[in-house]
Amino acid sequence: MNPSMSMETAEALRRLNPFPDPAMAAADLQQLRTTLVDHLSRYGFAYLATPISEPLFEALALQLGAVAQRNDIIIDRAQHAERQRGRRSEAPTVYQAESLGLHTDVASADLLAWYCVEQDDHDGTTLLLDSQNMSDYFTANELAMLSQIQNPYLYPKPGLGGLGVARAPVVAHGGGRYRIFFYIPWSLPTKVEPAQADLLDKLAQYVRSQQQTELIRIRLAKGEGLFIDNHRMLHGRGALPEGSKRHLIRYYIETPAGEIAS
Ligand SMILES: O=C(O)CCC(=O)C(=O)O
Ligand SMILES: [Fe+2]
Repeated sequence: MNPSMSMETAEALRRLNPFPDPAMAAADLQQLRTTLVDHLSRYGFAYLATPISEPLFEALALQLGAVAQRNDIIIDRAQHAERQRGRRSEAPTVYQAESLGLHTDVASADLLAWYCVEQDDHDGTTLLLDSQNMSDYFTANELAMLSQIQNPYLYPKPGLGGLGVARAPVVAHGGGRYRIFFYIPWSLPTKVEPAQADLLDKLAQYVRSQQQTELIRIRLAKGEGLFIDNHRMLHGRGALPEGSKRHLIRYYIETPAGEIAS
């Protein structure tokens, strides 16, 4: 997909003008939900280019599934440092001012959503990359091998408190093809076979080369929102100033199985 396609998508949602009145009826929410699901399965993302209130955005997120987490995404050196405790080497976090490379979030989140409370004065553009065309770059055998590479991750245990460990593949079948499923380049499994390590290198190369031409750029304005399929689209952003006022609210949404063609 090229950036002009994303403009078209934005235009389509803008034309729909789903929020003529902030005190909208439930029927309108459902109509918008249908449009969001359609955009998510066609493009891998849905850009809500009409400013709305945060409660309304949250209501919309809840139309798509269960909200497992809600986080404030801000630039905050202290929170970044806090997240490094107990680590052997420094790992990127959303709180750092430095750029964030393309990645997926935790595998249990089917959809990610961001609501823009404040945007950075100069940038803060969200970068997206669609992994739908992976099958053109890898042989069927390579894709099958990548789908065998399991990545461990921690997740909050529902109800019980504490963290559980689960595993998810780097690449998985979805929507009739292979796509990136769970890929965090800075926390890949270390104990892999040499052939698997070669494939992970090839995957990194694929992302680098796609980034040259296929990057989708969406700079959210205050009140706007974005939903993405976390099992198809990689996301990241460029560097921001240390004192940036940018503030997004991020939602992890778990959808009923098979609801979004993912
Ligand atoms: O700051 C951003 O635009 C995205 C940060 C990120 O990776 C996330 O919210 O998961
Ligand atoms: Fe992320």
